[in-house]
Amino acid sequence: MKRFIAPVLAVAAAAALVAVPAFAATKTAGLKDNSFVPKTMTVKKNTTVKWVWKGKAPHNVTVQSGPMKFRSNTQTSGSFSKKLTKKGTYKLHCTIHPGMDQTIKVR
Ligand SMILES: [Cu+2]
Repeated sequence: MKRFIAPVLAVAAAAALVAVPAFAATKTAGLKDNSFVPKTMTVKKNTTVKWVWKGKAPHNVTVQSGPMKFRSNTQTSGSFSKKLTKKGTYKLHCTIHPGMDQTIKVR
């Protein structure tokens, strides 16, 4: 029986290591009427960026090309979070307001 326990423990230990990422930072950005704040930011890979709606107009966070593609709902309050797991330059914008852009570099 004992010879079966060691491999099970080894697998459990490996799973525990994978489950706890080395970097689990969160950075916050804002959406005001009508701009992202800050306009540019640089974060480490695997940072979760949390966008917080601060104005009254509806906005969304959209990335149509780049290392990852994603889009939030169009909303007037609340927040949207995304973990950026791929390095590169992300060009974000709000599809409602031309010129409402943000650049995030993930290193
Ligand atoms: Cu907008």
